[in-house]
Amino acid sequence: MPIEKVYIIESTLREGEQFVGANYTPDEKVEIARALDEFGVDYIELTSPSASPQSEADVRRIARLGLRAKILTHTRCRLDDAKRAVDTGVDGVDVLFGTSSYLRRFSHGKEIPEIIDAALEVVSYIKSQGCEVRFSSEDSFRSDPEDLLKVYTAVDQLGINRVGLADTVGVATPRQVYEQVRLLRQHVRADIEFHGHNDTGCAIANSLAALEAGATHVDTSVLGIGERNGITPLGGLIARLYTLDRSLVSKYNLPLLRDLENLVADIVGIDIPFNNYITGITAFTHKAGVHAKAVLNNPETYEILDPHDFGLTRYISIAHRLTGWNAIKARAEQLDLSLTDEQLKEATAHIKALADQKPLALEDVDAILRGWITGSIDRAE
Ligand code: HCA
Ligand code: CU
Repeated sequence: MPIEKVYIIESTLREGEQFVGANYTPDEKVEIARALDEFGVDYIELTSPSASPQSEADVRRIARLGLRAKILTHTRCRLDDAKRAVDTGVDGVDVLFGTSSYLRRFSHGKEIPEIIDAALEVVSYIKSQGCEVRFSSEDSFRSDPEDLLKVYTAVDQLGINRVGLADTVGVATPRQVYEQVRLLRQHVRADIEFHGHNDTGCAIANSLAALEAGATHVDTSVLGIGERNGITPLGGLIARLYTLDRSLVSKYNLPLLRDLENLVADIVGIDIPFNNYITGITAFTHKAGVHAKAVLNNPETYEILDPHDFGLTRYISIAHRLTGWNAIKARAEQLDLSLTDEQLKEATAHIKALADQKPLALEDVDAILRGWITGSIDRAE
């Protein structure tokens, strides 16, 4: 199924608060919410007001900021929690219940009919208060699909806005996600949301599989922060969607991605990984001579994302033994040095031989190129 619509439910302020390094102050939450809103995410999900008194105050404050994004909070499937959530003034409530045999045996001990009763009560209440409502089953991929369908079709009949599948433990494969979402798509009218943990590195691929099977809403967090090693990272999902169809992400303010990631990284005390999607320091760095030559001619040969769309620039690394004369020529042009092709080829051979002996810096390459013109380089070196 072609992907037509995608809505990002940004959970840096809910799932992300479950990251071990996250202890947001109220002002930090507001700063993150504003930055997410400027980036243009569709929804911002906040920690349950039942978590602590400050959490409740923060939900109320963010709900009153007048952001463009819809504000959601997250609760267990209990009427008292739902009342508290609605009372904060949010636009919607994401309700969660455990349907897996693990949770039923080792956590809440409830059977499916009891889960359905609780879901119907809570979902009708939230809807009656004019809020959006979503029902999700924790650990959906270790739950019996028949059980899930019973619960989801029951809440669907109430006209629920969304039903969600959560890969709480990061165990699902893209194929399983595709199958499960496709089955659900055949049984409910509601929109479908996917929440995927990244324990086995499949969170982005699983989110894509969910969208391909008919889901429309994906949960993300900035840099993927969350419980354990987290969930689908916002930037990674953007990269994935951009390369499929740029129009899916044109509603987002892409050049703000790096600032948003830096903000969250600073607040939770982590570095941006060097190999991060889009914003990692090496994401647009080209090294081998063959790559450098082609990228200089047409960047699309080795780039599926245009760095300029994200307010970034590419970098061609030339001070090493894998370099090539086309890249060296481009550097000479940047330095406004006129060397013949023959001279450039000789200089490149010299640089490669030198790099075999010691690590080189860009300044070394520049000095060699300048020296080549004046003839001051000792070519036997
Ligand atoms: C958790 C809950 C959750 C909820 C996901 C959702 C999960 O384990 O803390 O509401 O869609 O991963 O199941 O984050
Ligand atoms: Cu989660």
